[in-house]
Amino acid sequence: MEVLGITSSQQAIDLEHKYGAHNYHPIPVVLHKGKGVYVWDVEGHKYYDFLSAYSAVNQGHCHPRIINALKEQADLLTLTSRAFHNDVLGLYEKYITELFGYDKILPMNTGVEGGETAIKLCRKWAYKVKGIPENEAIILFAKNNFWGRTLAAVSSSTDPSAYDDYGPYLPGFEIIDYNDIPALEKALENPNVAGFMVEPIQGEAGVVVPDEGYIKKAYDICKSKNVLFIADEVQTGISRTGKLYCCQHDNVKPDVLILGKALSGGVFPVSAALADDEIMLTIAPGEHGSTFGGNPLACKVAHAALQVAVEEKLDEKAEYLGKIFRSKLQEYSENSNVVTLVRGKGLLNAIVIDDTDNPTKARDICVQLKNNGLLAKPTQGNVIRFAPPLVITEEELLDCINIITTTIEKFE
Ligand code: IF1
Repeated sequence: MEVLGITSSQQAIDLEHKYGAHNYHPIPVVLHKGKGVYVWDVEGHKYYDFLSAYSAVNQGHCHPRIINALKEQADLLTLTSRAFHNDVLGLYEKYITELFGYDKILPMNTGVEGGETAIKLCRKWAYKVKGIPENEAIILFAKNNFWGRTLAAVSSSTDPSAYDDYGPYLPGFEIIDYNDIPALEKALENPNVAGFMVEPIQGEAGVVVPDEGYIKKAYDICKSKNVLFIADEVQTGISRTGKLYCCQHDNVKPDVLILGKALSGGVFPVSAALADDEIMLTIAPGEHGSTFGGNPLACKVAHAALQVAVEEKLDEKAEYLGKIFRSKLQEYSENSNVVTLVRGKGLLNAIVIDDTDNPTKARDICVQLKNNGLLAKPTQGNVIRFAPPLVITEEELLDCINIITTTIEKFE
């Protein structure tokens, strides 16, 4: 039976409920169109998007330059597999490695594949360069990390909802407290530690910003112990925190840099692991890859998405507008019984809600924000993340701050 178009939000929700896995519990809104900072639902209601698909739409929904790149390449050549060369990959690889300052890129598709690639590079480097005994390499992760949903990712997770009933788990991973230099120093007493993979700001943990200088100290300690510092910038990368990538706030160039999400502007699954030759060339032909990794369509889209971020100075915008956002929300929190904390960097921010009187308060606030024209989603129960596309104007941001504060006032 041909399924006609969707004519109501409820119809779409019902179809998803009946025919789709129940692995999500979305805010009840059904989106039909996106442009810049705005999205529209099936009934035509307009919203500010303050999630940006978890920082994948930094360049704004359907950015014309990125969409045109997609359309042009789609009519030419979409996929060759890596069994053959194509005339797009090398130009993209040159552009992105020069932009980020690395010898080479290993192109993948989803953020978690970028993380898996980084871990495989780290293990190869451990055995072939550092000389750790075979199958003894240890990789450190921070408590409350989130880098995806594969079995390796959940094997490093400290969140039961991420790993419960998915065992047995991948060995060779150890957990240390985030933002804790002595914990890292102690873990690095083990000569078999090959790498430390960490988010410079923990996204899913609730936009947890470490102490000033933590990333630099962690990097320096890793270097002193010949351990790879691996930065997961899938969510914090591509101008989101006010720099091209977040470790730049600490003047740190990670040994392996993982990118995803906004690498394509939210138009196509594109991820990458960047590293210099000593690490990157430990993987020889046939030892890693992916059908779609580095496909011409993805490369054209990512090339355009990076040019947009650079040419529209999205890092400077995020830095400037983020300061306005945090100071206005901080001002509000000083007289609030609901907002207990405001934190973030650039346009990756969050508020912590006092939900002692109502455990669903953060979600209730997000439902009211939706009714008032702004889409956001709670994380960790009582944290609301605010991450609009970086193309938002100051006027639009002030309008959103007004929506947020007037909505929360109703919960005071
Ligand atoms: C979902 C969370 C965010 C990430 C970091 C790697 C990945 C992610 C720092 C993997 C992905 C996504 C996954 C998505 C929702 C979203 C998310 F809520 F799940 F935790 F952003 F915080 N590193 N994060 O944040 O990238 O494989 O997904 O492309 O699973 O619903 P991916």
